[in-house]
Amino acid sequence: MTFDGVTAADASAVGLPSAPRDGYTTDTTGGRVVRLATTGRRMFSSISLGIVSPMANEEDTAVPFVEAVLAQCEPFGLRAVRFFAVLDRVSRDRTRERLEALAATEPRLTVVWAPENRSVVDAYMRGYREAMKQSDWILEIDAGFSHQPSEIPRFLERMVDGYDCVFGSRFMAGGSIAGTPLKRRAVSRGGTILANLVLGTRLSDMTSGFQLFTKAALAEILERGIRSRGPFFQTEMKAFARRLRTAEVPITYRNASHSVGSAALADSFARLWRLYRLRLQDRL
Ligand SMILES: Nc1nc2c(ncn2[C@@H]2O[C@H](COP(=O)(O)OP(=O)(O)O)[C@@H](O)[C@H]2O)c(=O)[nH]1
Ligand SMILES: [Mg+2]
Repeated sequence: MTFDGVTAADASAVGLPSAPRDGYTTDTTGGRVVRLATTGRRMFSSISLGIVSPMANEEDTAVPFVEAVLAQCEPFGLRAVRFFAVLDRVSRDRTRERLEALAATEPRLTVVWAPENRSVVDAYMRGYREAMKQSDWILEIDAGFSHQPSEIPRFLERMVDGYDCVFGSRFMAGGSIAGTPLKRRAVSRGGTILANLVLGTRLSDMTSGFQLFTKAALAEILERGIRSRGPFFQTEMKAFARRLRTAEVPITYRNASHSVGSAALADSFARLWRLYRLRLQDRL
């Protein structure tokens, strides 16, 4: 039996019951899940979720952020929830100390210290590796409240429809981008249009990084080889998800910490060219 394109084999691989999602309803108010029907609950109860969040210099918000993320997962009754905060030498404030203090009483939090990281992409990769060891689904979310923990339920609710990946989008109906310089918005928007044209993808946001994957999908994407060590790595990941079952949900993005520099743009064009050549060879 299948439900929404998920075969029984797929379902059992992630521990999902291979049954239609009869009776699955959610009721959301202001982004908070207030009620989950019993069938939805049963599905989630077989899933272990790993959350990956690289963090640097987030001392003011690190603890409330982790707490908010865990609180949003709570109503789903997941089999397990594990939060992996990946830190490295780029973080020069008290983020690590604050998180380690929280981890002493919060068993769902693991602080991964990775001084060997050479870029933020290394931090994401390390987080994926840690999460994939013991999770059916992997959620990636940036700290600092530029991604909203209150929007996590949308990802989980969409995922049970049988997707391999659910991507957050700032540009679809209901999504938004605020407190972000015009240049960066233009790069995100223009980059999305260009990437879709060149790569044949059809996502409304090719550069955001708030997303949920099944373990198998993430493994397949990573296996293709993520080459960018800048923000373009998000686009590489989405390009490699091209043949997977993907969905988008709207997200609210707030207060970017950085603008996108010319080195990052040059990296993006070089990596886009590589992906385009793969597409021409029918290998994308
Ligand atoms: N471990 C680690 N985390 C980082 C590094 N740079 C940024 N981050 C984290 O990665 C996420 C996104 O980075 P950020 O610079 O805030 O992106 P922006 O706000 O979208 O401009 C946030 O959770 C940051 O704390 C880094 O070099 N190492
Ligand atoms: Mg930020």
